[in-house]
Amino acid sequence: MKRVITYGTFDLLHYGHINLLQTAKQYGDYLIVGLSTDEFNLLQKNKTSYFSYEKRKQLLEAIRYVDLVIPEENWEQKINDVKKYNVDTFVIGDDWTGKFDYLNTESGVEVVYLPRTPEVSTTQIKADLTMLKKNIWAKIFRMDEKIKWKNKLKFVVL
Ligand code: C2G
Repeated sequence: MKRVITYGTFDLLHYGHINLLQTAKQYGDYLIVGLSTDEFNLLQKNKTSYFSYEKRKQLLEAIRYVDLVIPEENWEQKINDVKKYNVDTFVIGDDWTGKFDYLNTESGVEVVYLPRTPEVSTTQIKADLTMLKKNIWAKIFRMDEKIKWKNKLKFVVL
């Protein structure tokens, strides 16, 4: 059985994540995902996820390509994980190109960097939703102003 491992936060799960997981699974028969814990995100990756670790884990475990989800608690655990889980191939997006080559030199595991899905990201989703919320509030404010003016004009005409 060929075992593959990858790592990430996988917040606001989207089709870029699914593309990565689907392709990663093609490198073996068993896919392990090291899922960044909330503490690791906050303290070392400098990001907070919308969904908690437990919710993100639940989502990943529902994906047919994923066989096991383990916590990613620090940057250093990968070399131990690949040995502990007898991993053949480490896979991650090419935004990390070169960062994990040491796993091959130190443990012989194959290291594969896959092309990211360019047009989607959790950061962009969050930014778009924030903009949408601002636009909606601005429209509500403008409508409210219009109603106030109409009411004022009603009194003046009367
Ligand atoms: N990804 C992708 N295409 C996107 C967005 C993400 O292929 N449009 C990939 C990333 O390259 C990564 C995985 O999906 O391999 C998870 O993405 P993130 O949750 O952003 O993970 P990241 O913050 O890169 O954490 O120790 C490694 C880190 O935990 C990786």
